[in-house]
Amino acid sequence: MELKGKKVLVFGAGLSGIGSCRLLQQKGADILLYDGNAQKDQDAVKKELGGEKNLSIVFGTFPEKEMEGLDLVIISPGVPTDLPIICRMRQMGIPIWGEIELAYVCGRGDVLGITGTNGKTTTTSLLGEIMKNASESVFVVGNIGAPYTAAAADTRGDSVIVAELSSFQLESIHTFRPKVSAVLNISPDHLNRHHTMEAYIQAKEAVAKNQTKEDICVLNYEDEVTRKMAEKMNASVLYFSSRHKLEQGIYLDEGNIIWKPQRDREGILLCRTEELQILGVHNYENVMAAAAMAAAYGVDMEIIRSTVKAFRGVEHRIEYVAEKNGVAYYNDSKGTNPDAAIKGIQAMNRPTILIGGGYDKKSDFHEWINSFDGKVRYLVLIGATKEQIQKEAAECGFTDCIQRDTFTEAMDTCVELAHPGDAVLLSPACASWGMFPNYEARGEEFKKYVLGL
Ligand code: UMA
Repeated sequence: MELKGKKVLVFGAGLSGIGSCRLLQQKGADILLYDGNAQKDQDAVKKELGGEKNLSIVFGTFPEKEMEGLDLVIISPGVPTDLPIICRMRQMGIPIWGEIELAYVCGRGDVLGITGTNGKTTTTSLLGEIMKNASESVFVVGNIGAPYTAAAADTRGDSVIVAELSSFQLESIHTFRPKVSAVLNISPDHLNRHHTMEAYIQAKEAVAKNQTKEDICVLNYEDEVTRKMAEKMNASVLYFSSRHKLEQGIYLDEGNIIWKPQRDREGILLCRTEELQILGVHNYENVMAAAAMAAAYGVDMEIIRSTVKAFRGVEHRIEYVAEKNGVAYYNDSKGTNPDAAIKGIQAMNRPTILIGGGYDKKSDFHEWINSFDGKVRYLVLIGATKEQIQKEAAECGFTDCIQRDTFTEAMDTCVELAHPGDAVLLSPACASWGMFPNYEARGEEFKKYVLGL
């Protein structure tokens, strides 16, 4: 679509909305930036966007009359696609694109796109590192906190775009087609937004919907949902497995990560898991996915090998912060759903005081509580889900719950309860919204408190 002179509504004025406006400004579109939050600072946004003409800003109530003559709507990932106003615009025949679609249409280069419930950020960061060691022009974008639209204008024909993609972002793609994609795993998450597990899976699966046989999709062989995705996919599928020796793909075999590009060829040793600096089977899976994507894209095995060995993991994901008075503090603020938080608790090797709770995504916490495995001495609960978690904990026979109103009170309680030799783990199984703008802010607050002890 030629965007010059087109009337485009940008819905949401967060990171994605600002990135979209900048890109549309360059394309000469006539922009209306709208955000439902009337408290948002218009002047700050205007300043950020350079107060250009062809840009009007409305915060608060949606200006219905502006729907007249709209050529296109760009929605931010956090804006539900079934919002009544969005449904009406769809019925009127106005194209609704996600921010990812806009960036893809305007940008150049090959996209390597990663989705899944957990491990996306680690895999994206690692693949980004590998690609930076292999190519000249590399952009790491998407759900990782850097909107694709902010990078699109700088991409070139030989660029590689490594993109972390959430289900929210994938719901509104149309032509977006990664050269190599990956679906790492699927477990219940964001059900308040997608309503059903089927809809959530469908959103994730969309990462490969425009791929053809020349493209590759990397899937987890050990996850029943992702394994089955191969059946209806057009892309060429490559599996990774932490439990089975595969005829083709990448797999873990007695501590060795083996890359087997073809059925009739010998496997190649990528590395031994003890050579890696990140721990846990879930991380070996992330390494395998990133390595398979890079290898499928044609990156030299030696570059992949040296990069995975040097990779130290990502912030806020089972991140060791400090030891204070004999207590080890771990920041797993990125444990924003029960499945991710199970990985957090599994990684602990000391009696643990666990901080849980937060925004209500309509999750079920039983499995998480059952994974405590005698390791959790106390569960200190915060946020909108604290009552529900305490109730579900009691149903699982775990009664050592303490509810606190603020994050600081929760931290004070952890310090009081922890003995030398214990761990304090922030791995809440919930998003941070309602108490913090994002999980990074929650993790930073945790680290600031710990380092101040
Ligand atoms: N808004 C409305 N109406 C609505 C909903 C939101 O006007 O119905 C407005 C809000 O008032 C706000 C703006 O939209 O001003 C926020 O948009 P957004 O929520 O899409 O946030 P962005 O700042 O654009 O950040 C988004 C992603 N956020 C979400 O998906 C919620 C970021 O992922 C991502 O890093 C960023 O784009 C860049 O690509 C964060 C996230 O929490 C990390 N993701 C979820 C997760 O990982 O679980 C999916």
